[in-house]
Amino acid sequence: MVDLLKDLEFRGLINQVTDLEGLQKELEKGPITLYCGFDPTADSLHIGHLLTVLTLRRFQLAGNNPIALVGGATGLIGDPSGKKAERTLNETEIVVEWSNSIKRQLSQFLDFEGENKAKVVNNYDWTGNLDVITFLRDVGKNFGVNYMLAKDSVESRIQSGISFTEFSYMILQSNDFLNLYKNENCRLQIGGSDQWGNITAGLELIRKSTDEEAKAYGFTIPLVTKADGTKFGKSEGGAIWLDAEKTSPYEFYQFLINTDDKDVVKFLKYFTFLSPEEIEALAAEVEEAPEKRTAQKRLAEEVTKLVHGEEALQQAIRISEALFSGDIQNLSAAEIKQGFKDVPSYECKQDEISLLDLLVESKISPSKRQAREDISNGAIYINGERTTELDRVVAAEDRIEGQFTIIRRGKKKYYLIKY
Ligand code: 485
Repeated sequence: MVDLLKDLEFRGLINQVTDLEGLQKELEKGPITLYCGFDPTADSLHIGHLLTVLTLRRFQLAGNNPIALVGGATGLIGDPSGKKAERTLNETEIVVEWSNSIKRQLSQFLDFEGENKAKVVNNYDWTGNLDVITFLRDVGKNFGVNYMLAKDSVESRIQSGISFTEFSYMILQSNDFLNLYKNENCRLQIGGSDQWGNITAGLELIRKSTDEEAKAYGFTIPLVTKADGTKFGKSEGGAIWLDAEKTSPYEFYQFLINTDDKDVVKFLKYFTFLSPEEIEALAAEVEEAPEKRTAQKRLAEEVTKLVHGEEALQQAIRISEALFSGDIQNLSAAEIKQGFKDVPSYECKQDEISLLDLLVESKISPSKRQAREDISNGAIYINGERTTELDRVVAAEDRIEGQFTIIRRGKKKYYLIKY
């Protein structure tokens, strides 16, 4: 158990702990139950959430009982922590739908068999029917308004404005901790650094509403930062989601493989279960032969496998290699869909079309004269094969699985022809 804290320390995953020594003693005595909450504010978790989910998993692998809480209730209210402005409320039915998707995603990273089974709970189960009188008398009475005003999440919003709804959020999250403390003997809540205020408010509530000396702890993991100061977890297309429909395994893999040398060791520690020795060896590679990008490849492989599975990883590697070498003949239609999602595309309505017309119609070449030049210069490739025939016709044989033709102009410009 002590090894767990040592490992978390090695990985740089400990940001703040309410009582590190106490927690260490607690863990030495035996397994504990801990929880982390996730609000359904979208239909999928993103790569930022992954760090916390994996931390729950690290606790579980060390023998502890993790609870992943889906905020079916809190998702209807909106956590002001780390937010500059009031959130817009989502419809109840949407939040229910999102809760279910997020529950499914969380389950993928935890074990539900064996001695220290994981649990997934939804705070709607104890908050949905909490009536306003009970809430104000039994829960609210424990919160001084001054105490609440002093929390970062509220204090930072006094000028710009905060509704009573968001102001009350911390009480709901605190009530969750109290509930899980009483009913599941849950002694620890973890979360990102923005959750410190909510987590410590929960400890305060536990202290006030239980007789015994409160024996509960709070733990935050750091915000993921990048050496160049830009925000982690964003690509040109927006957030990096864990849902393969929103961010394809290929995009996910590419995002990771593009990690800067300055960040890659940190991310290996955060996002993989590689041993310290393996990570040290990769760190040495970054120093000695950065051009090989061995550490980035390993990071992309490990995390893509963890999130999307071995088969999707192999596809992502195949697509990446094909795009790098230009050797795309052997890609399947499904792989093409992933790899060419962001290239310009053109819908072709004809069964057969001369290459010249296709280049002009799809605006691959700016004019017919240029199209002719492009072809005779050898700048045009159909499905990875160069063609210099001016009278070439693009027909059924050129369609990959009947769905796509890929045209390349010059070194790297790809176009997707759809039918
Ligand atoms: O009892 C709880 C009810 C809800 C929550 C936690 C405990 C959710 C929490 N208030 C929250 O908003 N979390 C964020 C979310 O759901 O997207 C993020 C945090 C991040 C990390 C991550 O959840 O911003 O730091 O904790 C897991």
